[in-house]
Amino acid sequence: DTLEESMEQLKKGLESGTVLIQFEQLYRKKPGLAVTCAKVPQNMDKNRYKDVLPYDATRIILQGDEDYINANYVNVSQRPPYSPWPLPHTCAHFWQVVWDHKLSLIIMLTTLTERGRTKCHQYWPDPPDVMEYGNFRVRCQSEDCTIAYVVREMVITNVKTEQQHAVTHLQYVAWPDHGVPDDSMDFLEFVTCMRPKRVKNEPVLVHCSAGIGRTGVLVTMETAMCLIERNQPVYPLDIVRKMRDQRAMMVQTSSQYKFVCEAILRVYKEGLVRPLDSS
Ligand code: PTR
Ligand code: PTR
Repeated sequence: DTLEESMEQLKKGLESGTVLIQFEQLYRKKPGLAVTCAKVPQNMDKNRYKDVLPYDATRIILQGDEDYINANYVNVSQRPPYSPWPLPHTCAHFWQVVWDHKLSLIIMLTTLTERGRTKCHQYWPDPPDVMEYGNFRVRCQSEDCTIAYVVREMVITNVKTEQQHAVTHLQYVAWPDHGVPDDSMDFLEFVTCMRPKRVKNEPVLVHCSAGIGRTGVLVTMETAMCLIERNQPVYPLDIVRKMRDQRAMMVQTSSQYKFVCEAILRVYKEGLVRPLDSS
């Protein structure tokens, strides 16, 4: 199929409702994949939600003695690689992931609290403060807010070696868990702001609260945009299946799936992302 044909199929499937039926029939966890590391006693309290655990096969292994974090490598398209690493529950472990992979972009899709409940611990200092998390000293140098998102520039220092590493932190603040963003245009603006900040071929750390619902939507959107640019057909359900083979339950609700399918069609129809010349 061509890109255009796949978009036509998606449009018809949304109108008839088959797109959502197929989504609801897809497995939430890939059968046969074990989650034993997540369940050993010393790791249980490192999981924010007992029902959201990482597969052993794709889990991120930290360098050092304590190697567990509730996060997975997720690579959906051949190029560029895309790796959401959600749920920083223990700050030092979170910064260890950033350090181990020398990441230059962190995407956060949750606020710290929602309806009075903690959704994520604040793992960075307010500017201009400096905070230490295990082996890492973190300085937040700047913080710029728009209505829907915040852009922060941070520098991490490894306290053992005094080596430094800079990272951009993008936080979307208009998206409650289990829901969809308030406005697809705000969301697309956020994704558009994020894309040029990605360093080619470098993984990106993406997290929300559980690291499945909102993270899944963002990765689906970004993957679809890459396919449109490459003039390749987009099948959102295939993207979700590939993600769920690497982290269970990615894209949590039917309304999130519907939202992202509609946003993909919008991007295509309005030419917000176009096929790049393949010269
Ligand atoms: N698990 C149920 C659902 O998915 O809708 C209900 C639920 C809703 C559970 C919100 C937890 C929720 O988050 P918190 O209790 O942390 O606000
Ligand atoms: N036990 C929680 C529930 O089912 O509600 C786990 C959970 C929490 C699942 C938040 C998804 C959540 O949303 P997100 O992945 O977007 O943070």
